[in-house]
Amino acid sequence: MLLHLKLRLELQLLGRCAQLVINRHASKGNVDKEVMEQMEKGYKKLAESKSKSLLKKHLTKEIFEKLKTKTTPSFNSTLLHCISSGMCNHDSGVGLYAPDPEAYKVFADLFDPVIEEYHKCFKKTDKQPATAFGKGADFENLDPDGHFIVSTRVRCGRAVKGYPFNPCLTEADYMELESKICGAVTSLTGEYKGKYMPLTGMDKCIQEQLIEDHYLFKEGDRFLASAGASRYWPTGRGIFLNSAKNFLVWCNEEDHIRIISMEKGGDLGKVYDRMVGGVEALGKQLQFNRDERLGFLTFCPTNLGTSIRASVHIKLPNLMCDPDEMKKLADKYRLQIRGTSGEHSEAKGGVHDISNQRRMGLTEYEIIKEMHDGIKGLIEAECKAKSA
Ligand code: ADP
Ligand code: CIR
Repeated sequence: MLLHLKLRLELQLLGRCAQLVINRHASKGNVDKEVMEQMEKGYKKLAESKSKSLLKKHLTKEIFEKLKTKTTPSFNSTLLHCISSGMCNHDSGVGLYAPDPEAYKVFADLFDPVIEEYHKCFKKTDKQPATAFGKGADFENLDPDGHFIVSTRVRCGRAVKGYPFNPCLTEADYMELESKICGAVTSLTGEYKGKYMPLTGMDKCIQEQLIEDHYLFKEGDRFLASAGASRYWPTGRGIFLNSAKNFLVWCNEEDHIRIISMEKGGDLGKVYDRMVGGVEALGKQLQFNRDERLGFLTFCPTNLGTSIRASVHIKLPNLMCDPDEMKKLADKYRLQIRGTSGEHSEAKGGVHDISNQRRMGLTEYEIIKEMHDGIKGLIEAECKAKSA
């Protein structure tokens, strides 16, 4: 109970801090004086900091001066909306978010180089290939004897056409989106049949258990809060869970929709196929926002393209003895290592979350193959390290 109160308070404080920074709107086409001052101040601090974020690297003085007066045509978003998370959190890896779909074009001089570096050479002249899911059956179980992999999860994000992203959503938008998404998920049938649970009014013990079991998103992520993603929390947020608890949909967390398939063990193909079936069923009821060049549009530029993150919770005790070498090996396979409770968390009991880093420039099938081959390579290296 106490923990919960503390969390609520922190969340409110974070939300307020974030709103102070980014919730002042530019008057149509003009960036307000106060917004400009906050941007200038934040930029100077970031430029002087030791931040290793992609934002700091690519927001040069020249780009900052060029973009600081621009606004997006439909939602009047400013550069401050895009960079406030990285300005508030110098420990960001990326530090950049798109407040609305048009921001990717209006602020392309900043987004393009960040996208190019994060997604391993997706150039501004490149185009995301057409959606091609292929067949999960092509991928064998990565760990049939259960020595290394605890569980496998594949997720993708979707934005509903006609709505901006978190910082520009009104409270009414959140409720409208929730109603549409809830309608779509609760009409799923067969193995996808399940129940939608709104965060508003959710029993705290149930919420904490769902988070601990890796089903539900956490509360109070400071990177998201300062990007303006926690406004009106918990309104419009919720989770759909099927009866078997291996198919989930997150509503209005970082993205409008996150579609997730997960289960114990290493059967990547089965987990992937289940996610694809769910995405296709939901796509019949909701119109997803997809850009010709960038693919599926998401709030964070790291999720553009296929928006797929395929991960395993895995134990690699011998490789993990040397974290620097492990990181080099993961980089070679274009894999990202996270902690047991997700991004910006620590590993518990030697369990790491390892997933594909890039999500763009390849089809969905190729993204899964890249992750599959990388995890296979890591398991082989672990076996060699053990017998050495
Ligand atoms: P994402 O951006 O994919 O939603 P996060 O890093 O925020 O990822 O993690 C969300 C939740 O998913 C966390 O609870 C995390 O532990 C859980 N998770 C990620 N991969 C796996 C996996 N392979 N097995 C079980 N849980 C997982
Ligand atoms: C950051 O910049 O660290 C956060 N805004 C999260 C970025 C997304 N994470 C990732 O590496 N895929």
